[in-house]
Amino acid sequence: MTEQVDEHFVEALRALSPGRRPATTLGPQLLEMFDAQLGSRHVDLAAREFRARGLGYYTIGSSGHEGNAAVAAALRPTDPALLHYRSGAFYLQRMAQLGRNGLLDVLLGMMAATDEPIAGGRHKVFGHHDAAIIPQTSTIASHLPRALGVAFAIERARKLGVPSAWPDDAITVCSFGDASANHSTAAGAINAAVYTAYQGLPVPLLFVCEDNGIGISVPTPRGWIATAYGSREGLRYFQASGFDLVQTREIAMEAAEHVRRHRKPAFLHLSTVRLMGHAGSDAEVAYRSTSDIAAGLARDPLLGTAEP
Ligand SMILES: Cc1ncc(C[n+]2csc(CCOP(=O)(O)OP(=O)(O)O)c2C)c(N)n1
Repeated sequence: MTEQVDEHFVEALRALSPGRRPATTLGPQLLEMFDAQLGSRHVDLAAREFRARGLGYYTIGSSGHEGNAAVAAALRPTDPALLHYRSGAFYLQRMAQLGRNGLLDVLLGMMAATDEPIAGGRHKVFGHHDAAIIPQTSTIASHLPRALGVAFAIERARKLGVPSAWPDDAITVCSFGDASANHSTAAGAINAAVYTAYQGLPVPLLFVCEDNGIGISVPTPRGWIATAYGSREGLRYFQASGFDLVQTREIAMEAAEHVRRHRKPAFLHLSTVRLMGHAGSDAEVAYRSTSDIAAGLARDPLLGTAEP
């Protein structure tokens, strides 16, 4: 599967002809985001290779989710972020915004190296103190209540006039998957955010659901996330295609601006695709048709950015 994804990408790239899309004015920023996307994919490929050679231990990747680089680009590097285990391109993009290269951090994490900057190799996580990325475990949705606490604390510190790790106008972002959105911990955190805001308390929190339509082997029913969170009073809903980096950046900027200005929670629904299975050990063919798996390849977000 690993090779199939890479081969498909390379072949599809060769088949592209220039000039089908109007040039964007983003220029260097688009290149920076594309670099984060490509870096994230390479790290995923490296993880599988290290595992095969007995050098690495963690193979859950971000392939197919690389549109989340544009979410990072829409935020400030001082906005605290609590990330899904598939938000690798977000991590690399934010590090790039600080003029840093985050590739080595991620590689050290998958090798359980003690030099890894945030967890000392205890668990493979995305986190860096300088980038306001607070590390999480892979316990799905467990970081959502924590994100609510961070968002609440930004405003509380400002109100009390006590020192805070975050700027007064910071917003908190947390990302998670579509199956995770059903976890009682997620449902509780989202409810608590809306409930708190309903009482007139500020909750600068952006929920980002990276919806790849499946949780391990269980498909999420089509339209479920929009049905569950698309029209909830007090939770502004935004939707973007993670295949389209430019659109995702624009919509994520709108969502971030809404949260920053109004100090109210919002929900960004980012459509993605899961490539290379749930993890390296996953025999995806046991529960998905080959045509379904192949259809995912056509939605590779790296191709969405590469298309001229
Ligand atoms: C609390 C908890 N329960 C179960 C698991 C096992 N588990 C790992 S990933 C996953 C599904 C996650 O699916 P989704 O949220 O859609 O994210 P995706 O992996 O598809 O990006 C589950 C149930 C876990 N890690 N944590």
